[in-house]
Formats: sequence, C-alpha cells, structure tokens
Amino acid sequence: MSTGKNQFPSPALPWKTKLVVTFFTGVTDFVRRSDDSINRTVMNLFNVRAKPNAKPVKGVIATDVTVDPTTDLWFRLYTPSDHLDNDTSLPVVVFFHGGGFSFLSADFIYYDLFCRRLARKIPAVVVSVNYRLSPENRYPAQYEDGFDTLKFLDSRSCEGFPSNADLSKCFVVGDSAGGNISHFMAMRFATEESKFRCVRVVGLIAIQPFFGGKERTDSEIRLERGPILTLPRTDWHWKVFLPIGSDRDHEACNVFGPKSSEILNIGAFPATMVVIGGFDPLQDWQRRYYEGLKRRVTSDKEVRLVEYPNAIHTFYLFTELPDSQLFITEMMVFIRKHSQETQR
Ligand SMILES: *[C@@H]1O[C@H](CO)[C@@H](O)[C@H](O)[C@H]1NC(C)=O
Ligand SMILES: CC(=O)N[C@H]1CO[C@H](CO)[C@@H](O)[C@@H]1O
Repeated sequence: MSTGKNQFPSPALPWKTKLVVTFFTGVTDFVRRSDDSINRTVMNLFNVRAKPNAKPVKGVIATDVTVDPTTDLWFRLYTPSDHLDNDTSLPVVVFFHGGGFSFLSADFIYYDLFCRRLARKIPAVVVSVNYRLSPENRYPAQYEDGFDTLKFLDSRSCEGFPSNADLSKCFVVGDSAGGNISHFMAMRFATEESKFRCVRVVGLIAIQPFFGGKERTDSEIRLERGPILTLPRTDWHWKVFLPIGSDRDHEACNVFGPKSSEILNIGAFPATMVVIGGFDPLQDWQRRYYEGLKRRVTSDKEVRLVEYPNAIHTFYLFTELPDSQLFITEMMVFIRKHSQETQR
C-alpha cells in the first residue's frame, strides 16, 4: 500500500489496470454535462463493444435476444458449447452490469469477457441484461427491465434458449449498480414468486453493490478520491437516478435506512453472497447491507460475506489481478452448492 500525493490510501495496482481505470474515469467525467445529461455520442465511442458469436469461441456461444423492442430491452445469452447436448442441467446466471445506472452495456468488452468466463468455468447459461440507463431513464426503469427479463425467461418464449438450462436454479448476479438491481430482483421475486411457472431465484451475488445514504461513512471519507469511485461521482449517479426531489436516503439507495419500507419479505430471500473490497469507498454501506440481511433473513438460507482487502471497486473485471481469479472460484463454489440444494 502506498500513500498517494493526496494523502489518501491507494492499493498497488499493475500499470495496465491503472491505465484503464484512469482512462475510463476520465471519459465518464468528460461526458457528463453541466445540466446532468450525458453526451452519448462521445460515450459510445469509448464503450468498446464485443460482438456476439453463433459459433463457439473458446467454448462459448453468444447471441443477442430482444425482450421488448419498444424499450429496446435485450440480453446477451452465453451458452457453454461443451454442455449443449448432454443431460447435465445448467444453472442460469442473470447478470446485471455496473456503471452507476448511467454507463456501459451488456456487450461492453469487459463485461462480455467476464460473462464468457462465468459460462465456461461454472458452467452456467448466462443472461446478461442490457437495461435502460439514467439520466434518460430514471428509477425504476432499470428494475422494471430486470424483472421483465425474468418474466420473459419464465414464459420460455426465447428461441434458442438451451433446453438443459434449468430455470429453477436462477442466480441473480450484479456488480455496483448491477448489485443494487440484483438485490431488488431477489426481493421482488420473493414477493411475487407465485406468478412464476419455471423461474426460481435460488441465489444472489451482490458484487460491491452500489448503496449509499445521506450520511458520509468512514470509508467514504477515507477513500474519497477513489480509485474509480469518488464522492462527487457517486453523488452524481444518485442525483440523476433517483426520482427528482428525493435524497440519498431513498430506499433504492439506503436499503435498510430510515425511509426503507418496514415490510420486507425477507423470509423468502435466497442464499446471498456479498462481495466487498478493502479499497472501495462504498464498503461500509455494503457491510451494513450484509449485516441488515443477516438480521432480517429468518430462513436458514446462507448469507455470506467475502472480503478482498486489496480490492478496488470493479477489481474482478481485471483478470491481471489475482483476486479476480480467486473470486471466480468463489462464485463457482457458491453457485454449485446452491444449485445442488434445489435439485429435486
Ligand atoms: C458531444 O461532445 C463533443 C465533444 O466535446 C461535441 O463535439 C459534440 O457536439 C457533443 N454532442 C452533443 C450532442 O452534445
Ligand atoms: C440494492 C438495492 O436494490 N437496494 C435497493 C435498490 O432499490 C430498490 C428499489 O427501491 C430497493 O427496494 C432496494 O432495497
């Protein structure tokens, strides 16, 4: 660990990681206009997209599936090609990318590579949801898109969806803002489960979920200048996402805070893994989330905390970081364990 010129602690990162992090935070700062809109023309130049592939590449097939053409809602479907025609049933990972609800996409190259790794290593069928972004589409558009995708999967109207994908073993997974969306998916599914025929959400993996509140926590102050997430960037994302006139204690941000609803159907909440990094300014909120879940989950479902002391926000996307490899293995163990539990 070294102390940078601002006297804020920062981890030792490989130059490649540093370069990408500096570049992307620079771009996302540049495209935010003073009226809180985003210059999408410029942003799209830097949102490097990977193409789908109908023929396997390193054992994974990727196709794009439209859910709702009126809102341009679609997902990228990853299928491990070695597990297409056999009798093994595969768990389904429904993945929500990060980017503060405002940036990036399901086909962004880093998310595409991550979903391919997941599909191959677990192995699993991965559904990576391309939800609408703020500020053009505020809360709750992102949650609606996520839930519409779950309903779409339930209707099995999806052509080319692998027949050995077992929708009764769905895991909702997301990082940062995607972690917030995943939490909401698990919550809403728990209250509306009876409306689903085949889909069952049996696990939630919240990777460094984007939570906050009006209060400034110790970690937010200590790690105010990032890397990646700074307080001004965090505040901006909440400002353009939450309904106009609300503050960061809105329940979408401060999950178990003063304004969150008392009636949480948490008894039916799935097994959960919360992932925290020691260099993430949001870690105190994430720990509170974990502790809040632990207190509220009344079933015998696992609520698990996994901490990486040297990890920055979004660490796991950088394959050059050793924690990224460890994390994939951790996910594999969690998903395999909880898919076996539900086998009938
Ligand atoms: C976006 O930013 C670029 C570069 O600053 C500028 O040339 C362009 O006019 C902007 N586009 C819009 C639609 O504002
Ligand atoms: C992480 C998360 O989803 N937390 C909140 C996100 O927003 C929804 C919508 O209000 C809340 O219900 C969640 O508690």
